[in-house]
Amino acid sequence: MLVIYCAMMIGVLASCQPQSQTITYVKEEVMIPMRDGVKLFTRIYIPQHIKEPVPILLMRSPYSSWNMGTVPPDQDPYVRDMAKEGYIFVYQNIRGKQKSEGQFVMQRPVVANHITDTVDESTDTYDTIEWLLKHVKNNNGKVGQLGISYPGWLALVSSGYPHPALKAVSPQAEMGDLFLGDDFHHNGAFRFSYGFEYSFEEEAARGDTSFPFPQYDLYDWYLQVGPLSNVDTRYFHHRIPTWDAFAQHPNYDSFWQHQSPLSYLDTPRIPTLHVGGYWDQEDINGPQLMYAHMEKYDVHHFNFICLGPWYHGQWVNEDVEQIGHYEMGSNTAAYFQQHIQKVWFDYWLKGKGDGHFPKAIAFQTGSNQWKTYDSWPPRNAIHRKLYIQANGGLSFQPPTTASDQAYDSYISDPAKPVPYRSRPIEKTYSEFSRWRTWLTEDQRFVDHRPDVATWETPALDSNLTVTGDIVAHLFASTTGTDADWVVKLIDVYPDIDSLHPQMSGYELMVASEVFRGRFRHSFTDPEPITPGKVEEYVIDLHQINHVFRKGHHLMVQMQSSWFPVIDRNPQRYVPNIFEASESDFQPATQRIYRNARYATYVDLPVMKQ
Ligand code: PG9
Repeated sequence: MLVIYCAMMIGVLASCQPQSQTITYVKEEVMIPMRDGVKLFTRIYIPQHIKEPVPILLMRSPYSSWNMGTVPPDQDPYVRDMAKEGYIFVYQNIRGKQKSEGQFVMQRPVVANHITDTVDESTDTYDTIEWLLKHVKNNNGKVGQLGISYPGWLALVSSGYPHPALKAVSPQAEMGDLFLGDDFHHNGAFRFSYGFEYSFEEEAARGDTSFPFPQYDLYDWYLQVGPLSNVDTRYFHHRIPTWDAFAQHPNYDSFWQHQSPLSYLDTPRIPTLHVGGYWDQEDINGPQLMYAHMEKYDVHHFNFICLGPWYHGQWVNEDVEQIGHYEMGSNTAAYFQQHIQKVWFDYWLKGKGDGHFPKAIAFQTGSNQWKTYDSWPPRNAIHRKLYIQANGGLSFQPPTTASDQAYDSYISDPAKPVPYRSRPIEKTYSEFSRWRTWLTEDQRFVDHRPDVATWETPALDSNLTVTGDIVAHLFASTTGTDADWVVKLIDVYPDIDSLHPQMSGYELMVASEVFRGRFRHSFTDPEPITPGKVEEYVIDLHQINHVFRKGHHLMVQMQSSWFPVIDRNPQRYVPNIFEASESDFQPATQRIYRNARYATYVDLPVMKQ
């Protein structure tokens, strides 16, 4: 199949040809054979009439359109700037998805480089590159790989066992560990609605499909499911392998460990630019985790990161000046596409530019500026503890109350879980779904609930810049034998914000996370909680770069459910929550302590003004 597209030519190639010259792209669709004979569907856009050989940019994907070149590269904002200067663009569906042959395995573990006669995503990438170099004319022998989410993880995996021609990668919103963070679990808490909908979408058919829900607002639908075991009995009937894997591997066992790139990637072998969003509703953890992990082994100075004010993959779009109600002050996607992503690949694949990349480029929210850092998170931040206090107060002074019994308390009832976002809770990927922006939603929607505890500072008298990892240290007890702890750090806007009236009093969540209590000592070997015993829970709320502005307040909220994105913790310990029965679900009284001995706080890395 041949289709011809045109793009304006500027930049490097424009220096040897007239400015108004166009590049013509020809599209070819081919089946590329892998070492075991399986053929993978591949879409190739080849620039025509270019004298100099050009590099190849590869994207691999399980999806029909995401990172698959359904829009020609010169019309796709994500890569358009690079298309204007002539790259060969290659998009490929992985094994078992869409028109590719073979068997799909969710996040197929990477083993093949250690075991011969085995295939995985790294060998498939290797074989694809080998084929492309031989069959696509006028390539310069250099390949780059990029992609977002699953395609981002695929780029990361290739970098561990790279073909010699693979010169640079950019894993974007890549999954780092599907048990510790990212799509399927966060700190061991199961991401119910996402795990349900995504595993069905990927495994019920080779192409795209979605679960036929009988209603629009899914809060009640997920509640009526009851215990998780009903999913297979009523709906999936053991036909969705990933759902069965959730049920069979409720702990961080070798199944999850071998899936995670933490277990097979260490020293970056080629230049790697991780890209992530602060409000990524799917893979917030992956880029931060993998950057930090690979940084420990970065002997070649190949490891870099870019963080922006985005939801999952928002930076592929045309005009990105807003997420939810939050205004970014400029088109952050265009900045990323032109000044970060393009500069990265132009240097490593075309030798263009000076190659001086800062370790981190991290957009600063609150001030709405791009910032660069020599180390990430910056080493010069001063860690300050923000303590919860009596009467809903919050301050940098430790509580002095001598009584161990000073605490705040709420009842968590699994029959009435706190919605993670305001209703209606639409199907995750549907036309009017607010899934993408839920992390920026105004948290006032739960303020009134008796099962949500809130603490707040007075208005700030100067700006407070927080850059780096936010970590909550929670001293808590429960009357149950298991509990979930959700912690949110919130920027509360002034009651009247004259600059942005729609933000008046807005409660913007800038960091948040859930932790399943049974895993407080080990993700591999969970333990019941002793009722009434005060224990410390350390919860990483991920990295931010945010200015809390003068006149704003800081707020911390805690609750014990986030439904249905997180399944309901029965609050009575059972070895496997996927086997819990209705009678295991019980209300529990949660206490959050705030006294001299048990001082609950959130650790903030504060920068000098
Ligand atoms: N976040 C998607 C994903 C889900 C589950 C596993 C891997 C990736 C994605 O957007 O690709």
